[in-house]
Parts: sequence; structure tokens; C-alpha cells
Amino acid sequence: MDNKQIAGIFAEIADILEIQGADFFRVNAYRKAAFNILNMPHDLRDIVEKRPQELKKLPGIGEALRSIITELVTTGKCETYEEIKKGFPEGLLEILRLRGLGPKKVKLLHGELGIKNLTELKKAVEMHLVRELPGMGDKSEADMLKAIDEYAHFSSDRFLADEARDEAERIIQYMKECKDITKIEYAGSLRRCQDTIGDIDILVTVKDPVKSGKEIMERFVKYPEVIHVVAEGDTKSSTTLRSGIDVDLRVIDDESFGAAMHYFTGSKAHNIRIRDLAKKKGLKVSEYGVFKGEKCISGKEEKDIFEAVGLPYIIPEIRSDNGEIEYGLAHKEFPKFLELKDMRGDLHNHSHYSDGKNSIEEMAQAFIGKGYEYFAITDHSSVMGVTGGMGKKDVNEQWAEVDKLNKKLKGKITILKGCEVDILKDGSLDFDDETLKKLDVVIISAHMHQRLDYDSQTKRLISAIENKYSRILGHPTGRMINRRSPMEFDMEKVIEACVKNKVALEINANPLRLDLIDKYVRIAKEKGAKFVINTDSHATDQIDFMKYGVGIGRRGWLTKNDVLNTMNFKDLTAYFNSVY
Ligand code: DGT
Ligand code: CA
Ligand code: CA
Ligand code: ZN
Repeated sequence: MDNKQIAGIFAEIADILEIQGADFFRVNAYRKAAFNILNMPHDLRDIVEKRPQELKKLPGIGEALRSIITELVTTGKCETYEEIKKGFPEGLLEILRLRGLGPKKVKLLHGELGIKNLTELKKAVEMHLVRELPGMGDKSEADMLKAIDEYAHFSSDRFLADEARDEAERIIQYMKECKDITKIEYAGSLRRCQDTIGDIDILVTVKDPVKSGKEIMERFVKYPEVIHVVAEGDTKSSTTLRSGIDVDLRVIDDESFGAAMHYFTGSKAHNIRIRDLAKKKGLKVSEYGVFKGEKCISGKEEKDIFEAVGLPYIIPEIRSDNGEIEYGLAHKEFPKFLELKDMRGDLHNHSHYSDGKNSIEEMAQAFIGKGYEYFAITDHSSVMGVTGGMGKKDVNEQWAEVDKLNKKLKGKITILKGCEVDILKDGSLDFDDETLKKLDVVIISAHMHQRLDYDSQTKRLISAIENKYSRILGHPTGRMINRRSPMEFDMEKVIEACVKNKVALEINANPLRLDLIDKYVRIAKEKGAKFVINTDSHATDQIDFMKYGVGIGRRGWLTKNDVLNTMNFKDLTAYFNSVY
């Protein structure tokens, strides 16, 4: 358990206690502890395990809370927390997550109206019972209704790609310590690089399934992050992790591994098409293999499945029954799709000139570590005051610094001068032409006015795209997964404007964005668009997000040639210069 998770539990205890009407000081002790833990620089796991005497020095954390921290770090559980949760309606915790609803209001709703969950709250609001409560009125009711709708809309039970992938990789690492395992891989939507993940599917083969199958399952359900075992069997078990994500683990016979990988990678729609193709050839394809009558004829490797039904190998990312079967039947092979190793640079990054956490030099060192040829620093323009956007003075300072660094780092990496320029409400850009002209990379992004009506939004974006200095349309829809819906506009028209004006479309690789989405990537490619895949890094540890963006590119059937930042530095600058 890390600091954030521990702080989360303390905050939840405080909320529950407050709703239950506990003593103010007790509530406050937990709340203050949660705040302090969230803001402390040290990892509590290190302190508990290596320097327990330092626990006493933590500000605002008394003895009782210290022992809870130790309990949480060492066992992952906490008796006080379990005790407090007993008999407390779980639905109230969900209500607490609504915007504008703190423990005070929840206590009132529960105490006065007996509300225990979201459905009951919604009913009470619709029956206008809430406005009668002390301190409430028409407006509080309307706000609550809005918060309920918003919550229903955004709180999907799907997880961000990086959360799921990190979890999966950690479990695989943990399981690999079991010497009997010969193969272990994740399948499902995670392997297909979908933008959100429902649950994690892991497949395992072992040297001797009869002997060690049981051991594998025992190890799996004992994984320290497991908070609930949904099912435990000899060949399949399911658990829920602390993060809320479910994991399915299956032990597979080595002879069936390919067939199982194919089946559990999906998608379901793709599987159904494969099964039908097999039937037409008088075969049966299942998760166990390819069968002719009762006899298993292949299935050890995934390619066996495609071979059996007369298809070339299909990469996991495009298995969705969106034309890949038809294409495969008509062609000997697929185009060579984009790969992570094709990427030679990253054209959207922030430094501490705006809201980034690192200096330009620190970013440069990180990118050198990745083996990139170049990267662009594209801090925000001035309008983004909240994120510390750059004014004219900062721009000049930054260019001088970039020039200096380029001399110093010559032969190692090249830094491009860029900017993420805001698209203003009327479609003009936040920097004048004089400034834009001097930049190597101009990304245009809409961070504000995301709720204009459909036609105005379309017009606004197109007019920004038409600015002769625009090079890249940054995170085109502005969506944030589970948080903010995309802007509404005519995507096809915007794509066409990008093609006409030679503005590349960004696939923003940040797992919270993954914007453009795969469907539009494919449409844009068909319309002749060019793409860039950028991490939009605000810190050095985000530069590894590239793989998620490449995954979306592959889902959109992109090849290396479609993506500008696969070019070498010389070709890239020649391309950008040719646009004028
Ligand atoms: P998710 O977890 O919702 O992000 O999406 P998936 O694709 O990982 O789906 P999941 O975990 O329910 O199942 C994993 C794979 O197993 C799925 O992609 C295809 C296969 N599968 C599951 N249920 C069925 C089914 O009823 N029929 C067929 N043909 N395949 C299935
Ligand atoms: Ca899944
Ligand atoms: Ca599953
Ligand atoms: Zn941005």
C-alpha cells in the first residue's frame, strides 16, 4: 500500500465517522492525517520497513494512527477500518463521491430522509424532498441532480490503460517467481491496446499442470494486492485487487496455449467470425485448439488458428471485426503496421516554463535515455495563465536556453523549439504570427471553450487549422477518460481541413486522453491525413506513455509512413518547411 492508498483509507474513515456523528476531534485526527500523508515526501512503506522509529516524527499522527499505518503497510488491511465499515451503508460512500456532496450533507440526507444509496437519493430529489431540508433549497436540488447525472455519465467501471497494464505487469512479475511457470502473458482488451480496460486476463502454462496447477492458484490468490477472491478453481481463478480491478488467471495446457491466447485476446466479435470461418472449412476452433472431428490438429501457437481458417496473422490491436477478416481473406498479408521502435522523437512536451515538473535539460536527458533523435519543448502559450503559460519574455528566454542546450548536447539529441498555442474562442491563435514564425513546431490546442455549440466549434477549429503556422492539432477532441467528455464538432470536416492545410493530427498518448480515438484515426488515414504521436509529457516519467499512443495508432491501422515523428530529423524538418 502506498501513501495515496493509505491517505485514501484515512479520509474514508473520517467521512464515515463524521456521517455517523462521531466526536469532532476523532474525525479531524483522521482527516488531518490523510492530508499529511498525502503531502509527505517519504514513502511510508520504507519508513515502516526500514526506519520505524521515524514514524514518531510524522506531524499530526498520534500513536493510534501510527499503529494503523503499520498494520496497513504490513498486512494491507486494517481492523479499525473494517469495524467502522460494518453496518455502514456502502451506497453512502458512493454518494460522497458526487460533486458538491461532503459528509455533512450526506449525514443530513441519511439522518433526515433515510437515504442509503444513489437510487434513493435520485428519487428523493425528483420528489422534491431534499429542498425541504434545513439549509437546502431549489438550487441545491438542481445541483444534486446535475451531480448525479454527471456521475452516472463518467463513473464507468473501466480502467485506464496504464493502470491496468501496470497492475498486470506487477502480477506477472510476482507470478514468475513460481519456478513451474513456463509461459505467462496477458490477453483480453489489454493486449488489444484498447483505451480502457474492463478486467485483466492472464494465461499461464506450467511444466506439469496436474502437479503444480494448484500451487499456481494458491500463489495467485495470495498476491498482496488481492482484497477479494471471486472464484478459486484448479484452472481458473478470479480476484479483485485493491485498485478495484478484477483479474482472471487461467492455467492452460501447453498444447493449447496459442488457441487460448487467441480466444482470450478476443474481441468477442472477432472470435465469432473466426469460428464461423472454421465451420465453413469443416473445422472447429475453440480455446483448446483447432479440431477436425474429435481430433485436435493444431493450436500450440496463435498463428495456427489463423492458418487453419485461411487468414494471414492478424495483430491483436485490430481484432475487432471491423474489416480485418475481409482484408485478410482478400490479401496475402497485412501492411507492416507501426511499431514502438519506429518512433524517433516526441513533439509535445512541457517543461517548467509552463506546467511541466522538469527543466528542459532534465527532459533532454530522459529522451536521450530513450534513444530518441529529437524532441520538442512545447510549453503553453500565455492564455493558459493557470498553468503558467509563457509570455513573450519567457519565449525568448526559452529559445536562448534551447540554443545553449543544443550546442551542449550536439550529437546526442536535438531539441526543437515549439509551443502548444491555445486556440482562442474565435479560432485565432494565442501568439502573433511574428512569434509563431520563429517556432519549429506549432501545436494548436483548445483547452478552453470546449462547450461551444457544434457548428461554432467546427468553425473555430477549422479557422485555427487554417492559420499558416499551424502544424499539429493537439488532443483533437479534448476528452479525458472518465472525467471530461469530448468536444462536439464535425470531426470529418475538421479532418478534411487538416489534410488540406497539412496539419497533422495528434494521437495524444497520455492514457487519460488517448485522443484521437482509433475510429477517427482510421477515418483520417483514409482521408489522407498525417499523424504525430506525442506523450504530452509534463514530467520525465511520462515519456514512456508513447506505447499507449502507438497502440492506438496500430488500432487505427497506421503504418510508419503515416506518422511524422517516425522520420529522421532531417526529413522531419524538410517536411515541416515544405508546408509553408
Ligand atoms: P474488457 O475486459 O471488457 O476490457 O474486454 P475483454 O475483451 O478483455 O473481454 P473479457 O475479459 O470479458 O473476455 C476476454 C476475451 O475472452 C474476449 O475478448 C473474448 C473472449 N470471450 C469472452 N466471452 C466470450 C464469448 O461469449 N464468446 C466468444 N467467442 N469469446 C468470448
Ligand atoms: Ca478483459
Ligand atoms: Ca475477463
Ligand atoms: Zn494540452
